[in-house]
Amino acid sequence: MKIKLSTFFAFLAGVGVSAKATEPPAAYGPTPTPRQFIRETNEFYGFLHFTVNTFTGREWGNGDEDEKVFNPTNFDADQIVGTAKMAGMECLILTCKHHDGFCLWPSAYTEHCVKNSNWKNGKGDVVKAISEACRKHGLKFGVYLSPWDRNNASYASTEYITYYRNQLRELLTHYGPIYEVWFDGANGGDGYYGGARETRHIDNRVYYDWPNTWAIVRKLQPLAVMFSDGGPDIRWVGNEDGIAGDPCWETLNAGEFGPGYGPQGSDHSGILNSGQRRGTNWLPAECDVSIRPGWFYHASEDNEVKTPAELVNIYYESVGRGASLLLNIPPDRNGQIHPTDVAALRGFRKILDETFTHDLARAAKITASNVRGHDKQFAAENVLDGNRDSYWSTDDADTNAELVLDLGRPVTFNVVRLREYLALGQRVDAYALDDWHDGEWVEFAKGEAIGNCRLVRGAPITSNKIRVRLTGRVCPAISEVGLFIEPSRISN
Ligand code: FUL
Repeated sequence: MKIKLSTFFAFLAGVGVSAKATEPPAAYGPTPTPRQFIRETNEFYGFLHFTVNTFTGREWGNGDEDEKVFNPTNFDADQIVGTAKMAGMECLILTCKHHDGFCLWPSAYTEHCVKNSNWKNGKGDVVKAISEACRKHGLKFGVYLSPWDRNNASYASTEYITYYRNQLRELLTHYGPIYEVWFDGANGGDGYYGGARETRHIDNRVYYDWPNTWAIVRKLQPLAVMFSDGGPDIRWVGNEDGIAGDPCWETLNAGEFGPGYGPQGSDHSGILNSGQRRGTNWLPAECDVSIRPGWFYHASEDNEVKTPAELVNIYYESVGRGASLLLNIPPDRNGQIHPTDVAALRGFRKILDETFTHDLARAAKITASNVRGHDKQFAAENVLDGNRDSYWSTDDADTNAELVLDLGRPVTFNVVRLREYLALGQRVDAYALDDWHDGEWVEFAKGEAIGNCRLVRGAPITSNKIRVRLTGRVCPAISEVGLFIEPSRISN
């Protein structure tokens, strides 16, 4: 077989075996750990708030509930997990124990749990059923174990910390791989406390001795991420509305935050909402919000389920600002997701699928102000290949970089999606977008921060070319530029 020498050299360059392979840019600032990386690319997941409150009508149970009230009439883990999957959720986090102390699994350490309920004659285990259904349907599974326990007699003493850790060990060893452990910041106050019925206060900065509790999670489930106001892996977004700040940086000075607390005298929630550019830790935000006004199912809220359009707005204000969305879908007294919630989730999924299935930028001819080392490995085309692992980058000096997408014909879009290649840190400080209009570039959007995902949603634009301008202290590493039409807004 004959091969032209020039073709041979082109081939060598293409597979990156030329003598002078270009080095990737050096990472900038903190970067995600492997467990954070897995989590970050799972953008949308679900919360299941389910316990005695579902049957008593409360939001915070006092801890003195009769265990027998927990009695779902037709519990169906497949219906719950299947609904989450239909909605596009990639993980489900279950309130294994909420503030009332009632455990959804037969804990060896308390009587306040399913083993004393009438459900399945005390032989049921909600944690087992949901974790197994998650595995069957291909979803990850996570656990919420409330630090505050209004049932336990020893709450506020050191004995309780042993109890809490024993329960954590049960959850981390009996139910397969765990991908997230959710540490709630709500703490202390009045409760049943084994019959004492009093108010108990703890100092949440020291009482729980978090470093030693977190070490248990690291040892037993090394891939699990831990959530709290200050991580250590995922941070609270500072509100329960599902809305990230704009910008919402992936980084924070995490050392000053822990479950339920932040720097003394600071605007704790505000800082969490926007993160801190050039913060010392990679600590992405998770936006928790309920599909209903409350976290637990109450029939009185059946008419207040968020609509598909409201859920989509939340998606743009959370995932679209680089955070993840943790949407609560509470099982009802049957032990299933209520039909109204199922319908809302179906409508939500339909809008997102109609929008994001077809990327109008894929066929574009793309040019860049600069390509790192003129090396194909960093080519502009990498932002159009649908692969999060490939990226376009420039030479180190080119920190004001531009991409031009020539669409070849007028194309109408109302959503732009940008993603950074996260393994090299959050590099871009600001972006601006222009469309080609009457022979000149016209800016139609600008902002700060891209991170995992930036969705720019606006009025429809029809143009045959768009330009992306980026600024930062270092060269960019961009893995995606996408253009989409959200059909329900096309007439806006
Ligand atoms: C809060 C709790 O007090 C709520 O009941 C709910 O579990 C929410 C997700 O976190 O801190």
